[in-house]
Amino acid sequence: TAARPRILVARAVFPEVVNKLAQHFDVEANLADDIWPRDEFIRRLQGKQGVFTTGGERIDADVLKACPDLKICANMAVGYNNFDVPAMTAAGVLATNAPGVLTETTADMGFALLMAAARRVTEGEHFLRAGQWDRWAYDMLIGQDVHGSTLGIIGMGRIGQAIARRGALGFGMNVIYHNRARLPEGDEAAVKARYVSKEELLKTADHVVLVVPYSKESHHTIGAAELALMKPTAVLVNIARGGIVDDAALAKALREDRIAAAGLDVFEGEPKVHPDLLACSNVVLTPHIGSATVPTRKAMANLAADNLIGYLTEGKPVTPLNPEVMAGR
Ligand code: 8YV
Repeated sequence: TAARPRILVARAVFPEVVNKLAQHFDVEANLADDIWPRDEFIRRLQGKQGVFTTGGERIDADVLKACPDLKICANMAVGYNNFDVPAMTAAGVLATNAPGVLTETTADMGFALLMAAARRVTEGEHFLRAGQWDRWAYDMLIGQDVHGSTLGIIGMGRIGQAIARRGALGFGMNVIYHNRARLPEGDEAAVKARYVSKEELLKTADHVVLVVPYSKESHHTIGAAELALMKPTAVLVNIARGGIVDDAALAKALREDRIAAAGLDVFEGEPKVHPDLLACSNVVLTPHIGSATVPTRKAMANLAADNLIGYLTEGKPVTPLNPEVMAGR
């Protein structure tokens, strides 16, 4: 029988998923609690046909050149800005991501951050724990309403639509959105959202949620100029990617109370967080945990594994990003 394909699991992941991969492949798995330095990653990737990545491993022309045996990179994430897909396609390497399985969980996190920021939940907890709660006051930790307000969603893919449904159906919100492409009428009706320009959205939304993929074009979708258009009572939520927001400009707007608050799960240069954001009390900060529930992370890991298994054993990946490489196989 032919030798089993060799794969690299670039970061520690559920043992049951590594075991499933080991039924089909010779697996070299990272057991440490962080990604390998890039030179070590490349060295270990040499001679492998597949790699299981988790978003921190950059796959670009240099990696592809150093690893000519590579056939597939399976990302355990819906975002794939760590992949240079055109370079992968040119090298005949399949890219897969993990869409769909984290949609509702990530939309929940968007609402968690919106609610927490608007209602000052974490600020209130810090206040209480610090022993500062000694009386009632009419204006103690008063915030903004979420229910019944106008929700502006920038990025109307799967997660944006899941947020729209929550807003319209659960919170009685008036939902407006901006996206590269307007949704077909039926989809718009299903999520009860109205398409507007980015400028109109920023001016009229009571709260703004960002759910766009990161690219050169979406870099700093929200900077000083956009923040200046927002209402002083508005909450801004970023559950997409660091770099969609200019974090320094946001910290300045928060410090000067030019918007009410923000809820951020992702940061420019994470896991480092801009010190000016850390100094603001009107921002809720979470460490990129939008998809972090047990069932969802298991589903993401299994989907990435199934892409490797499907492609390397039968040529049938589940969620390919550049299926055109299969035509040339
Ligand atoms: C992941 C994410 O946890 O899916 C994405 O794009 O950002 C998160 O769900 C992260 O990328 C690591 O896999």
